[in-house]
Amino acid sequence: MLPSTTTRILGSFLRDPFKRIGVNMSSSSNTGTTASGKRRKRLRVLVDMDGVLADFEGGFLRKYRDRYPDEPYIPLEARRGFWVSAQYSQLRSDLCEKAISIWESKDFFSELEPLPGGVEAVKEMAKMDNTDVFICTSPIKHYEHCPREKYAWVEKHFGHDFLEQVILTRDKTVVSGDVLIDDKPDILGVEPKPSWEHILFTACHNKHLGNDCPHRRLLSWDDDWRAVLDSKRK
Ligand code: UMP
Ligand code: MG
Repeated sequence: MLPSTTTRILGSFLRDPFKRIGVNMSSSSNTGTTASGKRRKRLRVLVDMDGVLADFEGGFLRKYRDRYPDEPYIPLEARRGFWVSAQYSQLRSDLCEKAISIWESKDFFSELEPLPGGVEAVKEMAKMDNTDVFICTSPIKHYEHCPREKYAWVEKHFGHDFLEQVILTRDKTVVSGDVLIDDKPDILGVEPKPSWEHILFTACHNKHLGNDCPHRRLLSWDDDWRAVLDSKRK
């Protein structure tokens, strides 16, 4: 191929955002180089959003109590089990729908407060050598607001460029990575052997689980997440 043709094709490639993503991806392939010149595998970290970066439980309780001030509620210390809706349903069957109405409402996901230290930790991870970080989060199926607001939340707290790092999926087992930091104790899907190690992020609903839960934990973002990442580089 003539050099001028090559230049023209490459130029059109770089102007096309979709092709540009492809170019970016191949330049950050899954290997890096150590000081001694050896090739080293890049670490891929998947970080959940609700209950790990964004305060889903706190945001839910505040808006539920605002909207239903006369209804019973479950304080965060009394939360048990991942599904808020299931515990409210046990409290009184019609409260299940009331709970769901909260996270299906406009502005619920975009207005969630960040959990302490999470945004800072992810920004630090993203700057580490040989490290790729993705925010891996499950949207609700009532899609009017949630997916858009999850992107808006990431843009607000991490900046526009970080939208490249967002993975929205209902099945995290099909996403490949070295580690998944997530507050849901049982992450199941079509892949019986996901590539990642699940690090359970402690939340009000899972902190009482003892030996039933086989995963290593991060107690909060003050815990030693850097050591967890280092353990996966070896
Ligand atoms: N969610 C429900 N019902 C509940 C609690 C949470 O549908 O009782 C939704 C809200 C979030 C998702 O979109 O589950 C949690 O996503 P991950 O943090 O697992 O990605
Ligand atoms: Mg979560």
